[in-house]
Amino acid sequence: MRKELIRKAANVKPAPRQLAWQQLEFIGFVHFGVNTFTGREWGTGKEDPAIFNPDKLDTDQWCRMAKAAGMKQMILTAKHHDGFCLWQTRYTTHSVASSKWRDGKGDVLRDLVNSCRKYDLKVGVYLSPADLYQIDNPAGLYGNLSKYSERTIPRPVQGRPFRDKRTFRYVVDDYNEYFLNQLFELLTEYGPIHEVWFDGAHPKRKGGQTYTYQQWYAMIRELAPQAVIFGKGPDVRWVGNEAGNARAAEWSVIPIDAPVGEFTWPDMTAKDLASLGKLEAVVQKGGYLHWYPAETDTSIRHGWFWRDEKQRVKSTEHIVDIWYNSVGGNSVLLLNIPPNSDGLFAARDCKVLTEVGKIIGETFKTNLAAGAKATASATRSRDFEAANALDGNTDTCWMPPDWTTRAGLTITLPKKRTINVVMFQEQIRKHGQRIARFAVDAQVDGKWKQIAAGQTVGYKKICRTEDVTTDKVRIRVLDSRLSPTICNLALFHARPIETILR
Ligand code: FUL
Repeated sequence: MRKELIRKAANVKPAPRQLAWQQLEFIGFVHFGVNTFTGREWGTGKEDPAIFNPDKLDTDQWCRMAKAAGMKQMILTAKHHDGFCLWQTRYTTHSVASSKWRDGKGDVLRDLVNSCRKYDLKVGVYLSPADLYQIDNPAGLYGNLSKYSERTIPRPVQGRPFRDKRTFRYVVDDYNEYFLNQLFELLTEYGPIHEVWFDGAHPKRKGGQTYTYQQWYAMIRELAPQAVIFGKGPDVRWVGNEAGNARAAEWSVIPIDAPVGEFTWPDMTAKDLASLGKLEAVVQKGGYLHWYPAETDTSIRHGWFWRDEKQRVKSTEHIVDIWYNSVGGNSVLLLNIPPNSDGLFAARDCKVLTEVGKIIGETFKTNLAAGAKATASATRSRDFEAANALDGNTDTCWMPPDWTTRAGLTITLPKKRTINVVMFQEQIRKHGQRIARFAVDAQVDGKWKQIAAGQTVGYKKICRTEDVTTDKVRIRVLDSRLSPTICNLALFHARPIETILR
């Protein structure tokens, strides 16, 4: 029974969209809107759109900074909880169209999408299900007790035809129709969209409003099959805190107690989400296993929105630590940089982003395992030799036979090197996530010395160690589901931050 479960858990794999998302590693979040002009973290929905006036808005600058930091995607709060829309939506006037900015003709998302194309960044949208404007204005649609009926999405609007002629029929109430109409605009007029972010937070509720999530997901799959759905959705899990901390054991295989199509994706904040014991408990009661990797979201500033220049900005060292912990801990890092009321990333934030990019770039420029030879304590077959971990191709991997849950991979460098960063990866696309506990040793003066230890590996593990000068390094897998895989092993030397930035 347990063996069967382990075999099953070891063979849950990411969908192509999840793998593509994971490979982005480091992405940017942009919280922007009326809050930028009021200094609030959560707006009220009663803001006058006229206050939105970022008269120096320059999304090229955002993208240049994101690139400098090493990010691969930008996610914009197209609509935050206050309900103000940053694009030219057809379905409410509570948007940039009612602001003074660019005489009401501006479109922040359009600008960002154009800049992202120019700088080769992917785009994601945050569309808040909570909507205080729709709750609190007299004609608001949220919780207005409207009847559910079959309706066509998108609802046609006089003088604003869609180029994309696809339509959907759904049984919805007013607010769900509104939400789907807006999703349709975002996905067909600003695409390709690679991530749709559904926040679970709610400052306020009204009228017992519920969300027809299954329809939202279905429409996203149809209009943006490449997009992962974050949070209240089936593809990407919130790591569970906003401080930038991935777990010591960050499993991407999670037990769920209903089929994917019925599960409701609560926030998962427990320390242990997916140890074998947890899987067993859920599966015994008829549950399922699902690939549900973690995204670590945190803000460069104290708060998600820009407030003023007294607001605390995290230090470069702190962001670098968060990067190691999340990207190097089987998670994607989603770092928020809130533009100021001019519509620009502020100078202090830019400095941190540039420094972070420089430090990561410098540290990972030269793989000190280049030219090394690999051997293993056990190998499954010629297709899975130890050398596959060093061949620069993450498709191929080292793998011992099934039920070899403890095994070692040793590499010998052409000459002695001083290292302090060990990076390795499992072949998750073909074989899922398996390693549960490991140690890393380096040979010094002919003796093995343990330099790091940890729990899960998954897509990527990065261990920082003290400086060691060595020509032999080994990964000792101490516990694994079924049998471990390693598709990439690399060594680096991180120079002190002050030296890199000098
Ligand atoms: C939370 C929201 O309430 C915050 O305002 C912010 O958007 C954060 C990323 O998610 O749930």
